[in-house]
Amino acid sequence: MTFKDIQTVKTTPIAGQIPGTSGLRKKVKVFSEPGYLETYTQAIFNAIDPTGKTFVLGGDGRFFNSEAIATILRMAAANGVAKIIIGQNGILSTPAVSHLIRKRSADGGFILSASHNPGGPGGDFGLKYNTENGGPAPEAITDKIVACAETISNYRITKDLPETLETLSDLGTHTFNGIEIEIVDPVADYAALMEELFDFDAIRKMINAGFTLRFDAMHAVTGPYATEILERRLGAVQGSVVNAVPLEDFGGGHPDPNPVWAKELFDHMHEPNAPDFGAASDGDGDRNMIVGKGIYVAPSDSLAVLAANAHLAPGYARGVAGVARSMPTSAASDRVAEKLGIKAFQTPTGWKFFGNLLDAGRATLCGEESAGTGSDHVREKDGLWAVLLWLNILAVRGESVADILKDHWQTYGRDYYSRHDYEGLDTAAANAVMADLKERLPALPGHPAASLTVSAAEDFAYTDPIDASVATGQGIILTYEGGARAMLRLSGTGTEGATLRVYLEQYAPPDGDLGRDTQEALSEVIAATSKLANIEDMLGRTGPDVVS
Ligand code: G16
Repeated sequence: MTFKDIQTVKTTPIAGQIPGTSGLRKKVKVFSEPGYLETYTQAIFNAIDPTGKTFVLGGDGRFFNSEAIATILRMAAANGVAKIIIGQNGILSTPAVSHLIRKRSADGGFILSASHNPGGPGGDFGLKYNTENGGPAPEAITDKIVACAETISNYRITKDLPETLETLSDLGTHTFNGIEIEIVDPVADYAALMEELFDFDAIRKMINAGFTLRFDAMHAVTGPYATEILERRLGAVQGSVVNAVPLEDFGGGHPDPNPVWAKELFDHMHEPNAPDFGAASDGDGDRNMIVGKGIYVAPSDSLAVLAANAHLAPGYARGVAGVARSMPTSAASDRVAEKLGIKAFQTPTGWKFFGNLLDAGRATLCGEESAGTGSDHVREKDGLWAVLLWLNILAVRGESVADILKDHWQTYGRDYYSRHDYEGLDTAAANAVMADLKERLPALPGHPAASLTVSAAEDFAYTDPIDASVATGQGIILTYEGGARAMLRLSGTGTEGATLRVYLEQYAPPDGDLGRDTQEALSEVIAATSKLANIEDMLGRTGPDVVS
């Protein structure tokens, strides 16, 4: 049976419907304007031809999630989609969507999230399309979506479906006029995958023996996942998962797991009664923060420690084929790869650039400075996966987070690392800083800056080793004599003005000073880079807004 009531509604291209680092992100006010979501969704359908296909659909539960799910569903039906698999009540974490696409051999998926950006009526919303490998659409497809958005003239929608998700909260398959809608438990398949990868018995034993932990779900999507896995399956005491109830506005918080926005957890981990292990995840469950008793693990270090120890978990007992990191992530994981005799890859920022390496089996682990780590188990970064791999390693090694980290530095040396963000910038001014620096790049090698001298300057471009696609203009890398590095790029995930990110790195060898304060250890590269980029003159800023 086909739909009786398919409407073809006239629309016109909407300025700014261009996906950034990770899908289209805009203010809720913009996304909920009549026709806005519909126009972009139709552009995706036009780019991928959805006829007869199966898609996964879910989001992080933020404000506007349910309305968006209902709209996409009615448009999917009108565009000839055969089947949609939806998380119950519209909820699925980003890694859970990736897993479901792969497990069910779906043709792709729609993720409703603006990740770590705040939610609520005044907050942000986003829509990302993932392909059949479970990962974010590569640039060839996002370019096609943009082209379709630029020429769109109508969208298709039907009313022959329930208006709201409330009518679709019962688990199981429902058929409406030919489209199959399957409602699945958002947690079950994901939790089962985690049980396959990690030694739950060993972790349970460690917890039973008195190991304590706290996981801050930041009132975002990982609450139900973490409660099921950490408390119910692994035996952490009830209440170990805090801020566990997902809220449409994340309780008014900013669900970004870093020392600034997860300050409550961060501070608690530095108190005398701190648990042995602390962790947090973001709005849609793909980012993570790891904190030991009295010690913070920087994301770049976390990737390196995980790469060096992954073989201790059953899912990685075969070893790691290669490690990939984004360009602004520190070189700590490269040092591990070198010692293991495996390949280290440096990609542009954005998880989509890891997809081909993972699909081809060239990389097993991937990570980014922006608090993302993951592996070939899905095609997204995965917050809880990182937490469980850490717990598995702690259970096998029987050492504290601090001991493991210090031992790592004594073996490989330490890459002191920090990111300085200049937020809320005028977009033209931020673009001018990058353009000006780019223009001066060829003259920079040999150029003194504060107490350092530039040894190399590069406008980062990437050729994918699998399909030879090329991505240019992916940020600037300044290398200084003595080994310090600075990377500069503009954020691709914000919804207001521009954010300049300055990533700073200084290596200390195993026999060097490994116990310095990070900002102090980086003081020379900080001074040299802000001078070279003319930050104060061009932006009128004397220091960053956020230091992480
Ligand atoms: C997204 C991408 C990440 C990327 C990050 C960078 O994260 O998925 O791969 O590292 O953006 O953000 P920016 O462009 O602001 O530096 P998420 O968690 O927001 O999806």
